[in-house]
Amino acid sequence: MLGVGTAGKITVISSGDGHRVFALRGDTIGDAVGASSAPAGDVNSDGVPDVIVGSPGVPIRNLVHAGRVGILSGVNGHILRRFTGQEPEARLGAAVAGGPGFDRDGVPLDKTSNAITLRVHAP
Ligand SMILES: [Ca+2]
Repeated sequence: MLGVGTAGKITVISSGDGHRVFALRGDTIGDAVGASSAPAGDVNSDGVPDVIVGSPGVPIRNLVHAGRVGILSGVNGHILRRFTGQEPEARLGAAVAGGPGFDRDGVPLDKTSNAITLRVHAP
């Protein structure tokens, strides 16, 4: 069940030295931020892998549980791209997929450089 009584949260931890890269907390009870996540590759070509995070419980305008998917910078969690559900109960972001080659140049990325590990806390 999505979002029982709390907003979602994700924390991204460096697999290099274990430091917390960034954390993101939802702002709506039941938003299910972090219900799904995946590596995104280096979407913005800054040399650091980015992450895809699904938030299927997020309301969009007056659309209950329309959902949202964000591609977040692996440096600081800033939103690089955002996709939103377009109808009530669409629950966009219930599942996401990506991979180290998911970027704009079509060239597979080096999996050993600047790797990060996701720890996801779903509501
Ligand atoms: Ca990047």
